[in-house]
Amino acid sequence: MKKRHLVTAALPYANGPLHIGHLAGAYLPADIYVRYLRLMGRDVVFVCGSDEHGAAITVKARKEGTTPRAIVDKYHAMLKDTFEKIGIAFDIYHRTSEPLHHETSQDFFRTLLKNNQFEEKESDQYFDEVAGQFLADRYIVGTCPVCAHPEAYGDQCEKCGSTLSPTDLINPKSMLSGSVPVMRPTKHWYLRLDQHEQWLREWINTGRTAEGGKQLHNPADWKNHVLGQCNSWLEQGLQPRAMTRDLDWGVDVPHEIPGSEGKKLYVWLDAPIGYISATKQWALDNDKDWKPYWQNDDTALIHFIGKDNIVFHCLIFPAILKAHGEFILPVNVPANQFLNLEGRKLSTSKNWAVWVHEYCEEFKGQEDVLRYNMIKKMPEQSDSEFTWKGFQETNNNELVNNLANFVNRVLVLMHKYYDGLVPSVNPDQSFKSGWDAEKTGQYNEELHLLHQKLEAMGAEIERFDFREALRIFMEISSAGNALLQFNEPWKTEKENPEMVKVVMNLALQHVAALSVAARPFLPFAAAKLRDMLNLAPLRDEGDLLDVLNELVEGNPIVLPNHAIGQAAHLFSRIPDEVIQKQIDKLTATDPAPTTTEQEQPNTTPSPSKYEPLKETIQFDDFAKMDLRTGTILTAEKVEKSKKLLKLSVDMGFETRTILSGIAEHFTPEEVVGKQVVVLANLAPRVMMGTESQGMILFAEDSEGKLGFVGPSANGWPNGMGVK
Ligand code: B3M
Ligand code: ZN
Repeated sequence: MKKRHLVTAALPYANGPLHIGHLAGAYLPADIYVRYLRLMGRDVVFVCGSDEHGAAITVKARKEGTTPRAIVDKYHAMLKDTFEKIGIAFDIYHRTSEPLHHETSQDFFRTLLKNNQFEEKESDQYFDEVAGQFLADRYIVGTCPVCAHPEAYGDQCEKCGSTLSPTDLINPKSMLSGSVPVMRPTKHWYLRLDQHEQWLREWINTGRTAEGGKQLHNPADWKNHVLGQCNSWLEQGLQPRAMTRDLDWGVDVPHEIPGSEGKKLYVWLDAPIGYISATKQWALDNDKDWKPYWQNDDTALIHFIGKDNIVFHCLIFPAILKAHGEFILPVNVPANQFLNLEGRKLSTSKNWAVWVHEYCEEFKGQEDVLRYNMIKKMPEQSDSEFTWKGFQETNNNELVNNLANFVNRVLVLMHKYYDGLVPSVNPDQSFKSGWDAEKTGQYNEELHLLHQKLEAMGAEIERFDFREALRIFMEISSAGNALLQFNEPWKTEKENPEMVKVVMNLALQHVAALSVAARPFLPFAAAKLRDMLNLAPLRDEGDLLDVLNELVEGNPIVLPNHAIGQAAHLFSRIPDEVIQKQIDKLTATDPAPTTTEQEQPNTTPSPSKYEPLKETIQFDDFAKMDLRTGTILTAEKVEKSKKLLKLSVDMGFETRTILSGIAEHFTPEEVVGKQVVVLANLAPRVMMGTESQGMILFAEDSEGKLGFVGPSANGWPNGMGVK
């Protein structure tokens, strides 16, 4: 285990507000991870800040008829406020326009220059004669040479995702004046990425920077999609990349360097250095030393980002750190994929988004509900989908019916039976375990089980599997609910008070465990729970570790005779109107998807008559299903069942008996002879005394009407795979 952690979350451009895609992509996972480390008493610093340079800012300023400074001031304040409101607990939220950052970046540049990491090169670049400016990156638009999209940028086509350079564009046009640019020679400093290719390849794939070198990380801990993207860049070969630009907004190339006039650092050089300057500022503010966090190899450096930033954090920034010579490399970059919204890609320009600051206004006091949903839908391995209906369902079914209901029942019953004083228990008293209705519980053993669950939850967080960690967290609440349900204190309290004492004491220990374990996911609820239990607020200094240490010894978290507080409101049901309002608001901004978006996979035209898409699965999940063609040979009604038809199906290699719930849709005569698709490896199930050996697929419309799905050609052989 590393001695200390430095955790970074991508610096958002200070050119617009934060939406749920940003939250689910980088900030929430980083926040969960850091909050957990703090609860485990680890030494961790969590840095972020606004990215205030680059064309993202200047183009926005031009659009709004104002200055870059006004833009970054406005959005920096807004971003900082939004992060605070939604409970992202940075140790520092810095900004790249700070002098400390400019100095830090310039020092880096000097060191790279001194270490011969640059090649100075003159090349012809587009120049806008009207605006009197060179046109790098987003200052130039034109037709994409790959997909013919007419508004591709000089660095990237947003339609097909291709990485471009300005000279790739067909019919280029200046973003500034709209004029057709001319070519002019200009000189820049290029980082010799080609010289870093070999060790980067080794490092990405083995965790060592050279054969036989020290193991810095285990590539098996990295996400597949991250490694995949890195390797596809490496396969194309790394080219020298310009680290300076002709711009008037950004960090100056240090003035003592000949030829620096009018030159600024490339935003992707200065932005990641922003993590370092943020750490420096944090150290100044807290009387600490920043260096061990960046320069000692007993520090674990971890970057949380979205997938569009992978190349910069896994190849280019590591190359810069190594080229400098005094810095460590990240041990992991757990990038997330993208979150879609109601079947479509999130889009700032089309306002197809849920804005976090608006959410915080409209759902005051329900910040955790958004966090919970974002974690459930976190695009950890593949793109995922947020829907308002899903948001409502998880709130009502999980946060209200499971978690809040459990907590409320425990507190109310504790007051009713014991005036709010935790009862002492006879540890040999038996009861029904909440983990298994068939099992007899024993007090200390149940505390051990609680310990195991909390440990398992932590292990998932350490593996960056936050969805799984949240599932385990909720399992604790479910088990607590089941404990009450199986033992029914409201019925047994009179005749078996000793048993009820154990059950209630244990249920309370579950609530106490949740009050700590909730902190990474639901920090606001965690604080309320502490209050309700009359326990000290969490200090973020090993509170979970303390709990684990007690439980592993078989000790309770809350001792007998502790006086709990009153039950208070934790989560409440969200009614249909509230959800409908949000859906209307969304569709009002952009009622019809554009053709571009319809071509995207994962899209549904509107959130109404179509079922929301299920979560994205991996190919492996799909490949587990054995789908086969078959023909229905016979069909008969099943006695005493309104719904089932008993079918014999010719599968080519054998004939199967399958019970299908279609009797209200088709007569037996209608289905005989039909060719169908059968899920052939579904575990057999006995229904109405008959074993059903598979499942037949049907299409179902929004009214519940069924239609046959099968091979389109007549006489297609049976038993063939459907893929
Ligand atoms: N500002 C890009 C982005 O928001 C960028 C991240 C910088 S991280 C050093 O996608
Ligand atoms: Zn394109």
